Amino acid sequence: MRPAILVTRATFPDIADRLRQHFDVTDNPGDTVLSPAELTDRLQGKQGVMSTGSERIDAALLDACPQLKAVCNVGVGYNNVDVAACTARGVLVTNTPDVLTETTADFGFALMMATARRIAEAERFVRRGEWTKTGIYDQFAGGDVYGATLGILGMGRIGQAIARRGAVGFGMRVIYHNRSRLAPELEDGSQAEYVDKDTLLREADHLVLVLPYSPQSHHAIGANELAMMKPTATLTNIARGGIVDDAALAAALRAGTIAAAGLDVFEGEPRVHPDLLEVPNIVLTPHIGSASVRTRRAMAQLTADNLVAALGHGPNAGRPLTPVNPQVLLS
Ligand code: 8YV
Repeated sequence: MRPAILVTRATFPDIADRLRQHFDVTDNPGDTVLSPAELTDRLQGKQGVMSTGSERIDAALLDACPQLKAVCNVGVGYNNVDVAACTARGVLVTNTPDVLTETTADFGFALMMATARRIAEAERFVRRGEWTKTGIYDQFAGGDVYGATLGILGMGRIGQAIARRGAVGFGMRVIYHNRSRLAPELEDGSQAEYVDKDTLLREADHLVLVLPYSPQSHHAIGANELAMMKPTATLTNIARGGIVDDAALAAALRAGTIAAAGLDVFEGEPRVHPDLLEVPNIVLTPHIGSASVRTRRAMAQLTADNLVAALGHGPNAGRPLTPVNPQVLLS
């Protein structure tokens, strides 16, 4: 019998068709967001799942779905998956690193620039029909990017790609903080200088967050950290909601503690803290960091490759390309 799998959210039709060559596929072309109960229900009898950040895969779900063997997540981040619980039950987890690095770095840089140069605020102003006078000397005057100090919190592949853009393309001094300092060759390649977190907060003109979410990074940027930043500084979060205390950020933007923020991710998304919607000096986007057509296809393709291989099919049978818990393959 062909294994049964679930594709939790809408995906490219040809990728769903490719999965159908190997599996009985339950998909979700209408893209309804599944509640935990619906997810448990739809996963009954399924050996694999193509999941996204909007589903929580935890111990309770795994216990309710004992046939599940592979959780193939679309995304490099997998904080929606309890990897330890999967490993303990012999469930393989995969993610989609590398294929999204440069696209997400482009987006992080774009969001940082839009924030620094007040592009969203200015665009809303034009749309409202309020542009009646020209040449006002400080209208929408923002902060410079070229030659400024770029701070990066979280220096994985995407952080390093953002650093290269800043150093090479924009003549920036790049400083970073990370759980561990990069190897010298990676530091040289990024033209970035390692600093402690306090120095990063104090010296960055534009601080970009690219660290994974974990209980340790919860509210890594809260009222105290914002207070350490320059009043002219900007904060950009393309990592995960929950790394920033969104209520504290809204208060800091209102008070002028920092100049502006760009957010692609939110605590409790797709809900957005109502205070953030009220402040003008902010650029808000709906978690689209990896959303170029080519990259979203590459992510879906890699996830499908992982799923096919994880369930023992295709040319890489038993050898998924990007496992998160490869120890499961050996057990
Ligand atoms: C995804 C992301 O769109 O890769 C990640 O970690 O945040 C995004 O690229 C998101 O995970 C949807 O599953």
